[in-house]
Amino acid sequence: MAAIAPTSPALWHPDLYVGRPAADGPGLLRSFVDGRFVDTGKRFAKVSPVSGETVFEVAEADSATVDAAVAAARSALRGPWGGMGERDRAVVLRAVADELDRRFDDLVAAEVADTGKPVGQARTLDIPRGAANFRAFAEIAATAPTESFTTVTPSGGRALNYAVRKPVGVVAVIVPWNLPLLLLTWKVAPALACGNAVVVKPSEETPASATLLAEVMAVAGVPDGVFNVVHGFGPGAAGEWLTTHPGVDAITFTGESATGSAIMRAAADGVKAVSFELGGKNAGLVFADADLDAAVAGSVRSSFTNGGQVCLCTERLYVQRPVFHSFVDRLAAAARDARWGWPADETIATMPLISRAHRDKVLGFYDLARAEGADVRAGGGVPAFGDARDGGAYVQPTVVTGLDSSARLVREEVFGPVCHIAPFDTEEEAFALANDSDYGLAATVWTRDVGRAHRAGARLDAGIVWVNTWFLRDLRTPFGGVKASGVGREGGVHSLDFYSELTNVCVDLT
Ligand code: NAD
Ligand code: 6OD
Repeated sequence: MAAIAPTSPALWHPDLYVGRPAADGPGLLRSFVDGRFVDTGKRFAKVSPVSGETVFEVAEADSATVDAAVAAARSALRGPWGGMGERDRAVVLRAVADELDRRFDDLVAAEVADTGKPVGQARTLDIPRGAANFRAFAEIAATAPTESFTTVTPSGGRALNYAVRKPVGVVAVIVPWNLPLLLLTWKVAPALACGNAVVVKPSEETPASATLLAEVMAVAGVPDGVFNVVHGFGPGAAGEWLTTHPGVDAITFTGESATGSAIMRAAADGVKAVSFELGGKNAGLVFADADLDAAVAGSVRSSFTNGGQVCLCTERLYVQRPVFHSFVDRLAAAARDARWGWPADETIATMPLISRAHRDKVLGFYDLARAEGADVRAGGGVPAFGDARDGGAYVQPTVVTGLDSSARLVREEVFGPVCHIAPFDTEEEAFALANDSDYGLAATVWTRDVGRAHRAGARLDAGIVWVNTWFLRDLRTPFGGVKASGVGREGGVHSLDFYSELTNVCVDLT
């Protein structure tokens, strides 16, 4: 294993929590290829969404760096990693999890610096999932059975069919900025558990935790070349070079549906396997028989967590007429009462959007809703702080009513802290409204009627239906979306199915 130079001595500085670079200037984040950090010369700035200040310089991977990363991954498959059984790989993955635990505070700082999310959320949601993903897939891959069948041959004898799992090869992992470490490790862990080597491209908006994960991998004993990071952008840059690279066997991608389409086209020539976790326009259904306190609190979480920047967030709420007005009043009050603070404030749940560009998009939707005749019941603008945060990318949590189902705010993914609430009368109508979408990632149902809960699971066009909860995860379960929300499922054995090839062996026993 190569000696690892620290990513930057100034990387994990407390000033990062307030959107300022470390005292000696922005740290430098580099790509990681074949066990070494590489500086490519070309740089881009990572700007804090809290203040607008540059917090990191990032060395952008050129095409030669991407080629080197893919070659390193290929060659790692021919080395000791390729010869390891799944139990030995599981030992390495558990060491990665242990090292992630050891670097916990650094990872929290990295995630907060890149996204401006509250430290409390990074500590309880984002960063723990890193280690949890590695522990879960170490176990799942080491214990998953494969199928076998005894077959009667034409001569009346017997043949034994059994399947063996093999790695797919070199997997490109391309991920977004909203839950950077969580979403990256959710894919890297099963890919490595199945014996693949990976080249990951984190979002250009969130380069820090992936860089730190490279340090973790090296210290944990992951062989050189098994885990590579290339920093950069999508089209015409590292992202596209990976998806069109002849040395890449499979692509696992999380991001916008339109990007998924572009990647599918790019991957077609190489007939590469793809797994896509894409956008959502998720519905929440609140029935009059629900525990209303729980439904309001749950909808505050499902609409506003992470600044509404979770693919699973509820952007469309449908509420049964008898409780409609009181529900709207309570959700709007909660949105208006949202507490603001700096990311280090342990008591807040609010945060900026990832960038000014994304803020412009979200504010554009707020304006559009007004133009389409919406009643803005809370929010609809930007908060004023009178300090450095005015240079950031904050928007107010926003609650809107009064639009019909053809309005763009009701149909298009905003990916911000906004939900539209409309009334319904019957269960049938509620299911129809929820299903009236090009997307189908997650749905949330608030009801005390057990029969209705099961009917919702069967009737809603969504990859995930949560009843009386939201974003409650078990890593053994299938995760993914229908319609424009994705292709395939990951989670549990479904991840193994994507990250491995099954070869059926048929032995004539006569
Ligand atoms: P995005 O699609 O713009 O970018 C995602 C990643 O793809 C980034 O690393 C980006 O650099 C890269 N990329 C962009 N264009 C590319 C191209 N042509 N070729 C290769 N790579 C390319 O998404 P985003 O703005 O970073 O993230 C927000 C989106 O992600 C939302 O739509 C959200 O719903 C979705 N998302 C979905 C899930 C899920 O599990 N379904 C999870 C998180 C986020
Ligand atoms: O919890 C997960 O495994 C997962 N993939 C969450 C996705 C969140 C989207 O923003």
